[in-house]
Amino acid sequence: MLKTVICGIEFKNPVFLASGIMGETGSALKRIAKGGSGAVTTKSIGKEPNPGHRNPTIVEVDGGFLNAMGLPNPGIDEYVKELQRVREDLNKMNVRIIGSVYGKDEEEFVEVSKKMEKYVDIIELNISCPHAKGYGATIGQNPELSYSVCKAVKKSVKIPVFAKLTPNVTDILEIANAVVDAGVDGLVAINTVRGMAIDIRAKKPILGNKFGGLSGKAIKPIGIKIVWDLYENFDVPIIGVGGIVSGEDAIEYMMAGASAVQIGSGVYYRGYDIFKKVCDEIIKFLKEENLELKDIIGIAHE
Ligand code: RRO
Repeated sequence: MLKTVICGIEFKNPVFLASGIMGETGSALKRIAKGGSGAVTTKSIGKEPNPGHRNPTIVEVDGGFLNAMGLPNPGIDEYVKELQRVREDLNKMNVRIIGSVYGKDEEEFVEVSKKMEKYVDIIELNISCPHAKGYGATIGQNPELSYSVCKAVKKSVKIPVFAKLTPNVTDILEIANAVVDAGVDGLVAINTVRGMAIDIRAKKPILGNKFGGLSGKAIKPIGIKIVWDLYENFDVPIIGVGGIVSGEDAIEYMMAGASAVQIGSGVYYRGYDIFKKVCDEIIKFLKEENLELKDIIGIAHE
């Protein structure tokens, strides 16, 4: 009932793991796959190993989490060993893999994407990390840089390429327009919303990096509005992400125009099997409303 086809790829359901959560190792990805996700997205992987920002890197706040992990990862050459270890198992479970890639320029994005391509079904370009100077949103806040990175990767790989967008811009449609012009096959929205928390006893910012990105329930209305705007303006599939914890949240994103959703912080709220729970809740809703999944994608625009 939840089978979903995006860019010709079949997913057993449209509820995926978001990048940055449980995506650092093959065994973590497998744990999430067992929780019922239709696809898992890797941690964002770069050319070289990166230790990330100094601690604390995450803090719980009202309505979610602030993080400034700082793109910690072992580098693509080490990371592909993790994927090699679990790819077959995930395949047997009918779970697809989305490879999240970051870089400082076109060359790095292309090099990592080409290495990642052999092990994943879709490349997700992280042009949206809110707190990694020279990476992420430094690119995704600039339409020209966004265009050139997406164009270069599109020319270099054969599998579908999605761009993950940052909400930390004045006009997200300008950035989306640039990446769609560059030929991306789909959009992922949204990455975290820039924010900060201060320890009033220490009289200092809590995060080692001082500021970070807000995820969790608090950002859902921001994500919904952005997915709505993208659906109104572009003809490519959209994956909605930001504050999804329940089937109702996922349905809201789908009604705004998302063909699939990703869950990150929600794993904290409802456990590894949140994916199965959300799928069951979507199915219950569809039965109650006598609707099929495809009927609800973008239905709120009608
Ligand atoms: O690693 C991080 O700190 C991080 C990344 Br790559 C991202 O895309 N979004 C985010 O909130 N944190």
